[in-house]
Amino acid sequence: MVAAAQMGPVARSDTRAGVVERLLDMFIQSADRGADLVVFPELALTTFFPRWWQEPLSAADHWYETEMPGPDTKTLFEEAARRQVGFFLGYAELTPQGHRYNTSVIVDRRGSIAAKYRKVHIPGHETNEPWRPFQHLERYYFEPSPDGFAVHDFLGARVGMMICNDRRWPETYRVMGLQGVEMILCGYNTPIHYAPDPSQDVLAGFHNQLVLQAGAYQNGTWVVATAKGGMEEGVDSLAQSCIVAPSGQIVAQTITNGDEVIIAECDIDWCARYKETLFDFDRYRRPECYAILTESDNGKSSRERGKAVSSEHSFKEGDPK
Ligand code: CDT
Repeated sequence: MVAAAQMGPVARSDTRAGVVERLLDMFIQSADRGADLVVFPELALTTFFPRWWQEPLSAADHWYETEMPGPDTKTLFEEAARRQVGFFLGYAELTPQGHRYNTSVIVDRRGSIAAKYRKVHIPGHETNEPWRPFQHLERYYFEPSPDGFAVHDFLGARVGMMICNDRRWPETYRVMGLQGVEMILCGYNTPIHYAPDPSQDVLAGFHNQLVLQAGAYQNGTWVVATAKGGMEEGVDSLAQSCIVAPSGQIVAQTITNGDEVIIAECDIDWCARYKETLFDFDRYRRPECYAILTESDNGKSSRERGKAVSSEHSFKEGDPK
């Protein structure tokens, strides 16, 4: 059984200890309902601080964890060991070398960190943009992961992690799909208003489900996606946490935008029904036709060649229609 423990807003003034108490409460609810694994959101320990510009960067140090578990989070690790239930937790990481990552860990039934993941796709912008109603400064506050996507033997399944914006990219799922992933864990903070193109605002929920369901189905994997939603410091964020089966069907979804636990029985054998039939990679994939996917210029040179060829062939004034 796997639980998604969605969080409602965390205020700027909330303490780590107060937040961990909320997490602990949902962890205990999940364990009481039979969960083997509890999935918490991205940056679960703090408010979503990339909405504010802070200078110098070191003024933001207090939002980051320098150790995991730390003095406040250790109760969660102790409870994991006591209940023999694992969890996924997202947080801001500041390393001893001064690197800043948007990070998650999976913690096993003994309360030990089994694996760490650092966010690969960092959305938003690098510098203050006062024209926006609020900032999305992840590219100021976080470096992209140098490591990529790994898959781990964890609680009887092949498990991978992704964080928020990663879920919008098909490569995220495929890189883990090629490693045999059976369950992808994801935390997210998704502001509903998207300043560069507000026409996307009404589609926030649709886009969330679209990518999670497609990624699950096309790779024959479970996906557990947990939001920090609701109105946080004046910014409304998407809730709609969900658990998606390898068929692409949503088997559980939250109905509020506050703290809420959903839980589902996740039969790992269901993955093989897709991995061994329609998405039998060894039989049907054609990697030799996908070389452009790994070009370091994102296909730019191919697009430019394409443009040159099509302008040579384009109709000119006076050409017969
Ligand atoms: N946290 C996170 O990655 N949020 C992004 C917002 C994109 S808009 C800058 C997301 O993809 O949901």
